[in-house]
Amino acid sequence: MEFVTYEQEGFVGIVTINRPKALNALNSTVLEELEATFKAVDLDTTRCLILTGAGEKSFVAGADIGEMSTLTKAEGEAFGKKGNDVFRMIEIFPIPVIAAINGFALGGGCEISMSCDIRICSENAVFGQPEVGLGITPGFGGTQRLARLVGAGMAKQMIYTARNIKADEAYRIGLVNAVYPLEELIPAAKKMAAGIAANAPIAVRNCKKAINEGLQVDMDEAIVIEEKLFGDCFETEDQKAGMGNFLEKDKEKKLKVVPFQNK
Ligand code: DAK
Repeated sequence: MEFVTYEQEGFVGIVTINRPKALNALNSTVLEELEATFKAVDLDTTRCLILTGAGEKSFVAGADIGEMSTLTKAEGEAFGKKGNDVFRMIEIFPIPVIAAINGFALGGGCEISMSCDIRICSENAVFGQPEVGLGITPGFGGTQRLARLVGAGMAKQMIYTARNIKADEAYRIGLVNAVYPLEELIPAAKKMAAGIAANAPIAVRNCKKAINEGLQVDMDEAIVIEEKLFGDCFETEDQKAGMGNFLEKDKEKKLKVVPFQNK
């Protein structure tokens, strides 16, 4: 691949957008390679992913403005669809994805981070939706996911003003869960990912599904989604081992040894 790298460390996969000369901006090739990378993840041996950007300056500085500048209406729509399909694939990917935001997260960069389950960032991170300054609307889900994450009022302010915000403000409004010195960001992401990977994989996947799907419907329907996914955990090796370990007071028998069972 030209612009995306993948490394596996135990149960954790690290996906890096690697186009530092253009501050990791998303062109069509990056989007295609991201899609191929996620599709190639071995879900039997991987329990959590980290998504980050190459270099020390930028996570993703948005969609590629050079490539977008000459698009026709039809091509613009197709580019938007390509991005949306990839971002949605990340959002509903069966295992959790942590965005480790190591610098600029503008436009499509902010949007791809919002399609991840959890966002943590470095102190030099900058977030924003600058699209209206470029004569377009956010096109990779920004109007939808930002409003859901930080509330409609704050999302509207960020989108209408196109003002960038720094890491501390992103933390204050709940856009990121934590801020680290740059050199501590990836170790922190790996530590969090390892913590997730140490838990029962079927239960973690079902939690992701329950939260994502439950947020789309009213509480009566949402609670039924949870019931089904809760029931789904029973009779699995994970559930038997997890509860068995507790009852046998055997804290050493970790779930880590239980392979994911494709059902
Ligand atoms: N696209 C292409 N190249 C970019 C880029 C981008 N978004 N951002 C930076 N680069 C390139 C620069 O052109 C420069 O390349 P060279 O000149 O060296 O060849 C290199 O990266 C370094 O950038 P700078 O020299 O500008 O670095 P600075 O430190 O001075 O500034 C910056 C960093 C992040 C403040 C600045 O680069 C900047 O403002 N970048 C643009 C940020 C931005 O506006 N991003 C949002 C893009 S809009 C849709 C689909 C998608 C979208 C919308 C609609 N549909 C089809 C409906 C998404 C839109 C966006 O994401």
